[in-house]
Amino acid sequence: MFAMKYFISNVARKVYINLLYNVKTLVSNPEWFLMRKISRFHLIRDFVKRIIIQSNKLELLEFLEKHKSQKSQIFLNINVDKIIKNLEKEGIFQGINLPTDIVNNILEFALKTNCYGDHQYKFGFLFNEREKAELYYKRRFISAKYYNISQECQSIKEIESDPVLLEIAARYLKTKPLHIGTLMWWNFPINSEHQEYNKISSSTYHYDLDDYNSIKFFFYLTDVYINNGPHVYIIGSHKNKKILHQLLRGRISEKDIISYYGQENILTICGSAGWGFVEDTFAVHQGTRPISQSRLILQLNFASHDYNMENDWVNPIRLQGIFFGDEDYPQSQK
Ligand SMILES: O=C(O)CCC(=O)C(=O)O
Ligand SMILES: [Fe+2]
Repeated sequence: MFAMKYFISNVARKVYINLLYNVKTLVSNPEWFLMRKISRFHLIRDFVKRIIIQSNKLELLEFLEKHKSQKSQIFLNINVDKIIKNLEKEGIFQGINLPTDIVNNILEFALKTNCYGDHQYKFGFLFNEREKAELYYKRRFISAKYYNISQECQSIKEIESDPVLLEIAARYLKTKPLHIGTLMWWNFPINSEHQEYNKISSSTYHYDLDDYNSIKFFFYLTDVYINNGPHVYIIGSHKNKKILHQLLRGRISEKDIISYYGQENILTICGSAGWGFVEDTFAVHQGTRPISQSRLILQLNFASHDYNMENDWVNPIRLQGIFFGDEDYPQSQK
């Protein structure tokens, strides 16, 4: 009886929270709310996409013309035609790598800048002080995110406006690409039974709804092998999903993925620091859990429309952190 009551009150609580969230987003960003509800259906998505592409033809031509003469300082010897072909067929292309000096610059920035545990503004700490920070905050962190990174790191800013990335985005989206956000975060190795894990990490199969037409570039900033949380991508799922998965977007089980797409279409992406790939994240994908070492990853997000929901800008006043320095006496930071 008690268990039944507990179950019902738990379900009621979840429904209530969900409803509240829906009302809040409907009021604050109705366009985004609608897109999230309908862009999951391939038929609707393709239809809206076609309209967007048609009405942006001139803008795209102007954009490509303007960028034709610009040369990338970062990505050399990149065959954009091949990338677009692969993106269209499989939804992904690997091997757009960052040079070592850029990786080192970003790593240096990441190590001297606060990251925020479990994406909460009040849990700032330096990566190298994670263990002390966990004792101080009395909790274990699964991941930690950086904020305002392109304002603070010149190398990241340069990647955001790189002509090769912009050309890939423009030609895949078939519209003028809008840079809608850059994110950088750590995934820490942790016991997989940790209950909070799935809430905060993307560590179960899912697909993203950032726009009707969007694309993401990912760059590993630490070596990522099978035990360090590789990204996993389901080849071809950007064009084809089970009706049930379109309907109940939710989280998709591995068993379902294997039986629907086949083991041969599950792509596990391993690579050393700097390894880069671009993908249509409307396909099913996940970031797996690191088992041995932490993973640092950078992500750039481009789309046809910016709903202002994907960026990492936060008023620095809201960010709070803890700093231990050489001593074990923590100092709060504002
Ligand atoms: O952590 C990862 O590799 C995946 C992240 C993800 O799902 C996303 O950025 O959309
Ligand atoms: Fe995702």
